[in-house]
Amino acid sequence: MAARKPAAKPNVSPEELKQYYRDMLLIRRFEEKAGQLYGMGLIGGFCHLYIGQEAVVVGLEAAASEGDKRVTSYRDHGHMLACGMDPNGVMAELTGREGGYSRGKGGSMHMFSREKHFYGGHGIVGAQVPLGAGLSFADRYLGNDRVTFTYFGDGAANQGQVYETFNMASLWKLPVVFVIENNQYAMGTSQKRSTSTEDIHTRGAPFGIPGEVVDGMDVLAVKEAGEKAVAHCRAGKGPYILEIKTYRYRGHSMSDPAKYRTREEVQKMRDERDPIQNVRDLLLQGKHASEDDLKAIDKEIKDIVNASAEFAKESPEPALEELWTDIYADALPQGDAVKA
Ligand SMILES: Cc1ncc(C[n+]2csc(CCOP(=O)(O)OP(=O)(O)O)c2C)c(N)n1
Ligand SMILES: [Mg+2]
Repeated sequence: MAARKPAAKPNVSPEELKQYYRDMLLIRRFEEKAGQLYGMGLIGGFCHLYIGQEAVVVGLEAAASEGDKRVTSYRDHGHMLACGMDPNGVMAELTGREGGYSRGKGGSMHMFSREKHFYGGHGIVGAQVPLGAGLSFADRYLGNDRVTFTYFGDGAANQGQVYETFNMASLWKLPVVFVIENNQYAMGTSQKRSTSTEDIHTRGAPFGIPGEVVDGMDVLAVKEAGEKAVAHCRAGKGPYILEIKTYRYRGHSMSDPAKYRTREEVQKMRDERDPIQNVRDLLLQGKHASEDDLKAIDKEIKDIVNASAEFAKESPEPALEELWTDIYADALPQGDAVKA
């Protein structure tokens, strides 16, 4: 096994460090459980796991304040958990049950929480980027100091609407942090094969948007960069781009032939850079936590995740009449003919 890169010096308190460990572990265990439920046929349709990328959302949530907003793509379970949404409601949505955030009608890619300012969950690659700018426009218009985190992938960064959004966001000095989660792959296409630049954030420069690369396997580096970006936005200086270099361990979605990268590449990343293991090392090396303390946290997380799976299995499927609710127009009751 290759040697693990020494973790960065913590610039946070031991309590904060433990919190990041807990938050990242919750995402990882939740996702593993979702993968199991999918295998058992309890989750249907699309399901994109976030395993490996946990430090991105946990680091950025550590830089966020109450009232800040977030919007992302279909790889969204981690974002929901990190901003404090209830694991029970997320898991029940994955299994298509009434107790889910979209009452079982949205599934993995379509969940929202006004309370936590989470605006989805979007299946069309890149479509959430203009939406994020719109959310931040509302805050600018209202004159508050809220910031919107708009997450998208390296693949999405090749969509035209991203650059239309960059133009308007810069022109109107919108308080939006564009977070490029660069996990190096867009489904089965590597960044090298599809993208003209190695550092995607440099594409903000023609629009006057500053940006930087961040080590997405280091939660502390992400937090620090997030704080800088947020301060820029809150000061009224307009958008900021964080290109966070990260890695997904699992397939693109639940079916993935995995022919576009080697097993060794994935294993190397897990062995050398795992974001959870890095924080674990920091906690142990700094004597901020003992093996027993960490075991207790592991158990606590396991219990939360198991309870969410139980909740998701026990929650009833939505009633048939629910087909007629939460849609754009009032639907006719079943069986009624449209009168000409
Ligand atoms: C407009 C559009 N084109 C294609 C697809 C099919 N598709 C789904 S995910 C994806 C890859 C996106 O990769 P990236 O933005 O890097 O995000 P990641 O999956 O790595 O999180 C593609 C091409 C889609 N959903 N929407
Ligand atoms: Mg990608």
